[in-house]
Amino acid sequence: MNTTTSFKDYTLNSCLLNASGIHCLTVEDLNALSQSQAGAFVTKTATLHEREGNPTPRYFDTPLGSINSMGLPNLGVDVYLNYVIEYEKSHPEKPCFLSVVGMSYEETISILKKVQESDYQGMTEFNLSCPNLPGKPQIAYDFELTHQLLSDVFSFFTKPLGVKLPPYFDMAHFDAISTILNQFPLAYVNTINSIGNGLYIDVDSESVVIKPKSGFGGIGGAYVKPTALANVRALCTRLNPSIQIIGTGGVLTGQDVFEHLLCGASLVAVGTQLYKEGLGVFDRLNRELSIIMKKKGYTSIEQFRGKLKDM
Ligand code: IRO
Repeated sequence: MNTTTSFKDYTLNSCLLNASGIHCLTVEDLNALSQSQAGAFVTKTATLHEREGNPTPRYFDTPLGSINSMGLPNLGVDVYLNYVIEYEKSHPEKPCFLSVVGMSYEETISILKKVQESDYQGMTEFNLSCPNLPGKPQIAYDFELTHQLLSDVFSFFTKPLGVKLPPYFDMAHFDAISTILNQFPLAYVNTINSIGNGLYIDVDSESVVIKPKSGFGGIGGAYVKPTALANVRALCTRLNPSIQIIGTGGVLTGQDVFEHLLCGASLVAVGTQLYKEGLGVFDRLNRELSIIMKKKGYTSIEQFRGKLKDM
């Protein structure tokens, strides 16, 4: 059984990584991820300056998943940029990606200029889909803004860049975002971020369960798998083949990983279930995926990746 997987210039021992935001805020978190059975890992999305994030409680585990309104707490881009620069010198076999976004258009450009001018040679993930900043819509729901931002970024940015997308729910929107993304030399898209602005309530207390935004927050976990698979599939069939896909959303079992790969994902990220289960989730999912592949007679991921059949 060979579950190695190729992603851009990397050959990885596992197709799994953490979803940004989970277990990746501190240097200790990142060091622990580097020791896990994930094939790669990614930092918490970094802004130019350190941020406290939204008031707590701001994350809640629900029976079928999670709701969060973290509000982009992070240590500031310098901490994560220094981490990935030092890390990549000694760990070529398991990459750490750097996730970033600015609090404004100008801040995003400053951050990406900093990355461009640094010694970092690895992958940068531009988060176009944070749902939890009061008063700030998710960037990638504004197609004109997304096109403008990517045009500006690619006028100076020559390092490998991926984007993290919010879920889309309409064929016209799959077409529209793909038409935009295909105009740029993107390394990958990561789909989906949490489903924005859901509401989970506690019936006993007749209350919301998180404090920010009157309880509205991003939904992850089992709720989101069909939406995640639809986004992976829709983008896989529309994007230039050079743009690889990281599938994120609803991954609780090896079967969920298999489904993301079948829809066309090259890597599969784990968010809510990593939060609930801890780093051991990667070992379990790798084993469960291997068992499914063996049962089906597959000896490599390439034999079924993206090969979902129509009826
Ligand atoms: O609230 C957050 O920090 C957060 C972010 I930046 C994101 O991209 N997705 C999410 O569910 N939460």
